[in-house]
Amino acid sequence: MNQTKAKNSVQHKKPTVIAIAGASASGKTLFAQTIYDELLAELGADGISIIKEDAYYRDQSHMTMSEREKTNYDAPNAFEHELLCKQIGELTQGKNVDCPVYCYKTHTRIDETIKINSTPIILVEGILLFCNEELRNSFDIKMYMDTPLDICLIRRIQRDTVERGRSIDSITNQYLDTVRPMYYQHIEPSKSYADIVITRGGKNRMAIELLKAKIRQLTK
Ligand code: UZR
Ligand code: MG
Repeated sequence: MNQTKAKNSVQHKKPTVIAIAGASASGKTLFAQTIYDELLAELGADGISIIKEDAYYRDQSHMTMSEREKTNYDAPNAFEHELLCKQIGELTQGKNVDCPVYCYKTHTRIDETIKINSTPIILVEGILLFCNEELRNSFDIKMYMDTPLDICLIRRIQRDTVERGRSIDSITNQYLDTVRPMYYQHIEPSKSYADIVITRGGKNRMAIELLKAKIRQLTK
């Protein structure tokens, strides 16, 4: 079968939804983005897409900045999981969706959406994906990044000072107030729902190659 034919034939299959969960700064985004980037040439943009749970943080535009700063962003209720679940359902039915866009600086959604197309492979990554039963049931493959929490903290300090405009003080306060306790309360226990546990983080080459091989098999 030539490549064009192969691509056309997978269009008719129900998309496969692959979830990657784990602690903040455990390497979920890097893992998902690496799979995406390395398969893009083979599958094309109509073959694979990524959704980030972060994009579904609730809209808080009705709240003041100081109220927004008090939100617990590491608890399941911070996310509009109902919308994420609904949109994954639509994508698996072949419909395209308008995904919200969240701004970490203002702690709310911006006035724009991004179109996500229904593709044969849909990667979803986020901290609390396995905590909502309905959402959990919408995943065909569940992976969990089991990176030691001290490594996550170092990564979070490096990332949030550079990419999210945070001070060391605000990162350490957030870490002690919500990130660490919510990890033990919600994220770590959700590991038991995973089909596959990935050690070391987003650069685990064997885990990347194994998932790529599975995706190639699914899209053959
Ligand atoms: P990842 N987060 C913020 O710091 N500010 C927001 O407005 C929204 C979220 C953080 C959140 C969580 N927690 O740990 C992290 N806090 O973003 C999840 N405190 O994103 O999985 O990419 O680390
Ligand atoms: Mg991330």
